[in-house]
Amino acid sequence: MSKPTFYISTPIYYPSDKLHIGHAYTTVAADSFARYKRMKGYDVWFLTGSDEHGQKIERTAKEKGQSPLEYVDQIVAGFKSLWKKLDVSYDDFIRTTQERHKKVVQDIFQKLYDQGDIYKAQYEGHYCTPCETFWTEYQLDADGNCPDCGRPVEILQEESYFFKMSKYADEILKYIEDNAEFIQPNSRRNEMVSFIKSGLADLCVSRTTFDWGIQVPFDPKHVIYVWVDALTNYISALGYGTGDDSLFRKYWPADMHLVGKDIVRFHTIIWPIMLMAAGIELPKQVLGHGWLLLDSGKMSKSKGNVVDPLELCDKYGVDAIRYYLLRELPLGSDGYYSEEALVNRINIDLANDLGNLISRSTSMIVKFSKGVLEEPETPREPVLLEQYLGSEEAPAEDRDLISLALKTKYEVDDLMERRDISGALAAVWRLVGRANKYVEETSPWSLAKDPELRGRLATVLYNLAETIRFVTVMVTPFMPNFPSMVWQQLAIGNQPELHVWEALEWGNLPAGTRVVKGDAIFPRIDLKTLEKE
Ligand code: ME8
Repeated sequence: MSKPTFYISTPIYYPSDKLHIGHAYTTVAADSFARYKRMKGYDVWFLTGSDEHGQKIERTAKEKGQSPLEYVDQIVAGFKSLWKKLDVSYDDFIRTTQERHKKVVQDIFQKLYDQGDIYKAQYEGHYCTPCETFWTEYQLDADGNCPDCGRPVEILQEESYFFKMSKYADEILKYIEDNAEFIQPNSRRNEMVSFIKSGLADLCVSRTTFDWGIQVPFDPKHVIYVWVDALTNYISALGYGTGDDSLFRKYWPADMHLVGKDIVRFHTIIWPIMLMAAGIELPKQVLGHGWLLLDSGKMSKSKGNVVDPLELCDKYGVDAIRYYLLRELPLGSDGYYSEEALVNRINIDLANDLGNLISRSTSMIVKFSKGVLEEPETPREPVLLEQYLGSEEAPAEDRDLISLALKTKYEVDDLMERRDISGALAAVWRLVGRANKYVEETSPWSLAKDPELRGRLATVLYNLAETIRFVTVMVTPFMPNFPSMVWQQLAIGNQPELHVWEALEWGNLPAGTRVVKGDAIFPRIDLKTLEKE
């Protein structure tokens, strides 16, 4: 039987500058969904890329004395190395300057024009001559001047093509109302519903004031509005409308477009209307996540308050950065970034809770059992295990720990279905906390003193090792690096069948393996020492 498919995308980012921690957040979250779904047996397609056209890029390149393509080539190379560093497992990287993309954008534009959904008219707007940009009234600053440079604007007219968005307003509204999952979280759905109800104007979809874009096929003086160009990436990357559309047939409609809340409107109104007009199925979900904020306000290069994810990875390690981003910021809400909170997460959740559980458990196995994991008294066979867990025969703390480990697996599945990554990590950390408590309750160091309690000691040590295996498997989609260190310490590095979701059955960890005490997996960080460096 063929596997179910899961197609997930990130926004394609503007190569107008280096990416910051906000972009890393979206991409790492998308990567975690992709990795999780792969572990659950899905055939996943994970797309990211770069949105390379537009006036801003044209202007920046000119300032640097480069051609736009020369300029974006370097920045896009930087995107790719950042994703490599952050272990982002994308399947394809689409650039809107690629021929495979341009052709699809032009074909769709032509189709919409031929069927009368795109028409030519006069566009009137507030034009800033130095910036060569049209602004809508709402975009102007408080004094009615250009929001970019603050200089006065003038009302100008320009010949443009318009897309008949208004024609599809009822249809998109019905789609959003009938498909509760389409826009998530619900708060974003409500915003979009009121936006549409307040009236959809037709959209100006071409420009003549700059060249760096995809030409309107039947009127090359115009370039296609950058959002129409950009949104099409989600299907051009799959070969839509080309001789080889096998990926499109396999993966479309997308299961999830993960985007920041700033661009939810483009993805839930313009994009689906374009698709409706072109007769293409709509994506199943647009998930608009919250904003990563700084005390000093929104991150921007001009304010000089941009947090560079590459530097953070070098300083703290990739898994730690991924964990912090995913745990700290529930997907729907805004959250504040601070290095102090990051260090706290590393020291408390990673070093104290998880790192300590692994290091004290492996140390005790080495010390009290010569590194050999002995056969536990707990039955492995699922029916017998269930009976055992329900009987008085099993010590209460064992029942509690094992039941929680098994329950956590379902909880993580449920939370991931509800797109709650932070909640899923919190659930795994409850199991980590329970296991640390189990160490205190069972005090293996006392059991080790009494030869009569050998059996009990073997069971306790086994339960700890097995819990560590459960935790590590469940954390793998979010932190893909550290598991290999754990597998080595548990001496199951060459048994990949034990590292997968399906292997989350209690008792799969074989007895007799020779556990080794390795280096601390998550060393503590001293903020004071760091400050001095
Ligand atoms: O909008 N917190 O590209 P872009 C969280 N090219 N996420 C953030 C963030 C922050 N502070 N800052 C940025 C574009 N992001 C278009 C997209 S898609 C067809 C075209 C993330 O480079 C978030 O995902 O401005 C946001 O939506 C995206 O970066 C905007 O990236």
